[in-house]
Amino acid sequence: MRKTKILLIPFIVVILISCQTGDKEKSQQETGDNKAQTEESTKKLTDEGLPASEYGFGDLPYAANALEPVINSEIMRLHYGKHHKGYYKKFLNALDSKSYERKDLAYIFSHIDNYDTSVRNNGGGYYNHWVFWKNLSPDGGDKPGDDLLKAIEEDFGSWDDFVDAFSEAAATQFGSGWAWLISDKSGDLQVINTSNQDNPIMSITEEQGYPLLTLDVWEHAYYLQYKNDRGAYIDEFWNIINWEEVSNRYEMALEGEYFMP
Ligand code: MN3
Repeated sequence: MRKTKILLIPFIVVILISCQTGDKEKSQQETGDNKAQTEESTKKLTDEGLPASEYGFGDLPYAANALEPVINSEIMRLHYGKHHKGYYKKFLNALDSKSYERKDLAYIFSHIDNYDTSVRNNGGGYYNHWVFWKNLSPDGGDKPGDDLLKAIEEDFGSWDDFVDAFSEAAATQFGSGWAWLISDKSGDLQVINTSNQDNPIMSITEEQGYPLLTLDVWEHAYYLQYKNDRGAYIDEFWNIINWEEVSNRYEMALEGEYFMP
């Protein structure tokens, strides 16, 4: 009996030591995983590997995790890296496969009823996301500067009425689509929404105008983080709006110029 005990002790010690080493290895591996995850999420997302064209693409103007906690890096990597790049490639294919001339985007959109649906869907998907990425910023939020703020207050009654109108347009867009603040042809501000990848420049859109601000309300834009709570995503959006960019677009619109990627 005594002999068995003596033999067992070193055996148990060996087991204990090997368990501890295992834990240590495991936790080292976990630290490594976390580090890899952090590196992945702070990475700049680039347009590497995309075909060049006269329309251009470009890198995401901030890191994948820059808009956290409002939009997490997993969504940004998929949204920019898969969805947006996919639209761009399919847009070029759609033009080439039907031998359309590569006219400028404003021309194509304002004559979109003369084009194949694949140009409308993928051209819109390519353009709309650039409007969206660039009207977001990690330093965003608050309100626009004087000129645009004044125009908003005049055309919507008050800042709060504008926020309500835009949020309502985003919340009530049935299925996939976009909410927009536009400057219409007479220079008045309006809030509209569009289905699928349609946008305010397109000739098939009821209220046309210059896109100033947009919010992507497709499920791919928020579902991984907000699940079915589109309202929470819309509320958070106000914290990351790049009003400087939106104000620049307003100045351009008054000169008759569209924002272009
Ligand atoms: Mn999208």
